[in-house]
Amino acid sequence: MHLHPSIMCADYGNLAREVKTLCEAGVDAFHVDVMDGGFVPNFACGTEVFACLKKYSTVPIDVHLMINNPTAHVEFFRNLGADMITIHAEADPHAARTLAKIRELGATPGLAINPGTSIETIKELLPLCGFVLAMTVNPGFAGQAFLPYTMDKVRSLCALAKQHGFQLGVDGAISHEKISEMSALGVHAFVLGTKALFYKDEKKRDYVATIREIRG
Ligand code: S6P
Ligand code: MG
Repeated sequence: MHLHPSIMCADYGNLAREVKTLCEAGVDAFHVDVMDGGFVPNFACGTEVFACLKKYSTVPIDVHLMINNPTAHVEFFRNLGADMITIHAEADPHAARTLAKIRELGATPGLAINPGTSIETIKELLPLCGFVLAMTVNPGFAGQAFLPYTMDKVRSLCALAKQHGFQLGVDGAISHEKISEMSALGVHAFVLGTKALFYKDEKKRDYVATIREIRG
């Protein structure tokens, strides 16, 4: 089970300390949400977040590009230190070319799938992916409610992950209960946000204890 805390949900006033503590807690990668105000109605994570991760993190960077025309920017994010680069097929008319470009740049190519996008429309891209990220909320914001209808797609993707050899992750309102349920189905990576790690009540935030609890 790979645990990827969503850095967008961390305390930006103490980002260096947050990064160091999360590494000590044993997370597997940092999930960095990049939003352009176009593909999604929000803005998130600029270059200073990558600089902080490069300085203080000991684990890989998993970038989730919620931006239009991702092909124009994948090299930029690779140069910022991204180890995994996930694009949205909905944002790229030539997603196959972009996935190949990410691989050529030496990063893991990832494809995110919105709740409203069917597997049928992206199935040809799956053999090109090292990672597939099933969105269980509509992208753009942390703190939303889990969309139960996405579970059918998660189940289908578990079977396809075995067939094609990509790793499957889920992103959006992932709770501890959802981690147990989906890891039993074969989901490999979990983006941890407000439901599983970055609790609203900051006094309840204990990264070391929470990561230990999730791993059982
Ligand atoms: C959502 C974004 C996510 C959020 C993540 C964590 O557009 O892609 O990665 O940061 O969903 O937040 P939460 O509260 O949904 O668990
Ligand atoms: Mg994300």
